[in-house]
Amino acid sequence: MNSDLSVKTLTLSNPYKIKKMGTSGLRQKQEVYNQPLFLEQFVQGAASYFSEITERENIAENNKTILLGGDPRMSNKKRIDTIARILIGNGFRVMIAKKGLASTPAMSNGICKLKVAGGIILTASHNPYTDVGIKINNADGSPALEEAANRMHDLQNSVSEVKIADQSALNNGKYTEYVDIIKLYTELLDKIFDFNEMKSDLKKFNLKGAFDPMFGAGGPFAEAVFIDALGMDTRMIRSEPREDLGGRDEKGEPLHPEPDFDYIKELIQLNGSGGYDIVSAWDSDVDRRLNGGSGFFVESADEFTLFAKYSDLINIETLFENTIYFCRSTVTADTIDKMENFLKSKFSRREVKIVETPTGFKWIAELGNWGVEESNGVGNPYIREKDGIFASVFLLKILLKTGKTVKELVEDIWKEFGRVYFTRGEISGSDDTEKEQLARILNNAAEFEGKRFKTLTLESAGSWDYIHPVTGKTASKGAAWVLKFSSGNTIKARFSGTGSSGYTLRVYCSKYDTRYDIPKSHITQPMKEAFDEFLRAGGFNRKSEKYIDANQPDIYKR
Ligand code: VG1
Ligand code: CO
Repeated sequence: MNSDLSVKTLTLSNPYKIKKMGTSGLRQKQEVYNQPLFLEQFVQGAASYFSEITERENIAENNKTILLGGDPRMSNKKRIDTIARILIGNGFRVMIAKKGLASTPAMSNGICKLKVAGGIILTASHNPYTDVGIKINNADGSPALEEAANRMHDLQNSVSEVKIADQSALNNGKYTEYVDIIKLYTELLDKIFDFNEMKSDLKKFNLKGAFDPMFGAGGPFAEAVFIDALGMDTRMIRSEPREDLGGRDEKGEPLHPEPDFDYIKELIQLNGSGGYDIVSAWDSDVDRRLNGGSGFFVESADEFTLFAKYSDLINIETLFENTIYFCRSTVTADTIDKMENFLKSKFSRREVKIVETPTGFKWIAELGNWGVEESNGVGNPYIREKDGIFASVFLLKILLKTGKTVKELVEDIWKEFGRVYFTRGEISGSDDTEKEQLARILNNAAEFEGKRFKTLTLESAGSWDYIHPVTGKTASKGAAWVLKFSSGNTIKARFSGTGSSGYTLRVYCSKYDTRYDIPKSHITQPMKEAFDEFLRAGGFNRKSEKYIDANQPDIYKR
């Protein structure tokens, strides 16, 4: 051992039972992560995992270095120091984002640019500040998949000792380096979008933006991009990173830093004023976005079709050697599917495949990262993560290049390909038997085939497995329940994998129509009612609620 490094060994007399990572990392209440030596045990397991894979072979130029950063939530900075000391104690060097602050996409980019063996991202993303989360990313910047999660889980649950370096290692350049992750990220976006060109277009057309980083990590990134680099006329709200991510609402409930209509009241108002050509909100680790402009909000799947249509602007064809995978998670509206022929002729020099993946961006990242999730995540095809600010800059670029409004752009798509009306709701609870009951009803849904629920008839029911498009193997079984009702009304459901307590059943409703200007609730309401009635028939008497279209401004409302 180096003489300038002092490493202590902590013995765990009562190791914790650590859960396996879910949809995206491991999220637990602050109280859980704050238990004595809990974080230490988790990180020792992760360090052993990184040791294993870096000892087997060189996976990166800086094979023994790990990048650390995260959102501003309570105590994360202190946690980053602890994580750094444990990694150093296990023979690694660490690079840490300045102030510990980084977005998930910027971490993904940083891992690649700095050529390190992986990254640990301290974020519970859209969960409130009362939760803590850790995401683990691979040497190519992508989130850890099942195999890694399983191995890490085994290692974390067999930890008996933690090796931790002394605090002084954090001030020793041999072991710790502080890196400007924001600069690396803005350089990437500049390469993709050409900031100089955008800046002069912005001067010409004088577009205005309103942006809401929701007190997460996004503020400094958005300022660096929209104000410093693009010189845009910008209104920023909730832009300073805060430990409490905005704290609690009037009812005392912690606010969710999640770009959903429920949590962006002020931005909805600003957009409603009509004074902004582009508006965006991002979640606390800035990998999700909700975009709009001139009074209109664009939904995730619709915006992705826009990106696919205008993808020449960012040269995506050159990123894919043989096949371009246009991915959407299976629960996301199948809008992109309607464009299959268009995309095949547009990219005739490549094979085009439209792929349905399970929930969790890791599945999309694995295939090359041009994809979308219903929860407002969309890929940055240059890195292997979803990326909120990338999506906003791309939309801005399209606005500048076409001279159209967001609404005009989206309506063009709907007129050509039709519209998939979509909403997502949920049923939450804390009772395990209730959760089991819901699972039982959904597992046995086929028994109700042919039955009428309110205005809709259940035509078929089953569960969806992910068949990997490259290996042809079943890579994820039962990733969602699928209920097909009459007239193309489709409901999918699955249990959330990001909660820190209880259960949440997510309910996704969608229906395709060639007309685009029907008030949304006319289409979604019958599906919500049919689903509630279906649950009642199975003996479950609560309704699904919190549908995202409840607070969504619908400009076609009559
Ligand atoms: C949710 C979203 C999913 C997203 C995941 C992580 O997962 O539905 O689409 O990938 O959060 O996003 P779940 O299992 O709760 O439905 V992030 O930005 O919060 O890391
Ligand atoms: Co997130």
